[in-house]
Amino acid sequence: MQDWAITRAIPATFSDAISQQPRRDPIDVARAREQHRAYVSALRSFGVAVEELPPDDAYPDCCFVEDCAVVARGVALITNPGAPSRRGEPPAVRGALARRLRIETMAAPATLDGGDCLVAEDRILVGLSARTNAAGVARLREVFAPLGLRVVPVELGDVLHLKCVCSSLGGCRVLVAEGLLPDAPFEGLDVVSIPREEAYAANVVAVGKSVLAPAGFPATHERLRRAGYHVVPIDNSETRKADGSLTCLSIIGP
Ligand code: CIR
Repeated sequence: MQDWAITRAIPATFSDAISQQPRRDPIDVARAREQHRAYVSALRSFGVAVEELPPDDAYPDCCFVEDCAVVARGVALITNPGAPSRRGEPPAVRGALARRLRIETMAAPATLDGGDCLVAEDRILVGLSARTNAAGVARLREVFAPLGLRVVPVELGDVLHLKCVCSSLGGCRVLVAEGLLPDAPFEGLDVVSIPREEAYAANVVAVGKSVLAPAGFPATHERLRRAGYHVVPIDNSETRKADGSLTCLSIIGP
């Protein structure tokens, strides 16, 4: 069972966050903050001790802490984020993680976003996205292979990060949107599939048998309930406009 999480509040500049959706509605920062508070409260209601870092307005994407580190087996690998505008985000996250875990780092030219890394049982799946390069994958392997984790690269289609279309349900269980990822990297894992039309909902935050899931995806909620989970829907319309999902907003340990 997870017992702590790091989050970072929404900065005043959040409407300038990176987005690949040129024609989307503008981001409502006040609403984003309300939704973020609901997310943090829900995590706390699951018994997670949440440390919320203050935002830094110099970094519009700073609430997406997941991209700043990969955490497994007592180690936090602090990343060098793939987007140049995000490279100043990791130090604050590193400070919080250093009180809990052994820290490893990554230097340019290596780049990697935590959103590309899914830790499941004996492996870390890593998406070969535009944000994560071969040197980033090599550094990931150098840090985690000696700890007994296999690093398995995953070819991606047209998605920002691997975890845009899959996420962990704890242990060897993963939630995966049908038809968007190769099967081989998932061999040996317990895959719960959801329909491709609801692919956005493949990104959930599981804490034991409780799951934060994006609101408005009934087939996914039903599928999770049938798999034995208690589903808490979260409205994240504003972070979604900035290409964010639910896992991006926290780093959960141990
Ligand atoms: C970005 O493009 O980097 C942010 N606007 C969204 C990051 C989302 N992070 C994630 O999925 N792990």
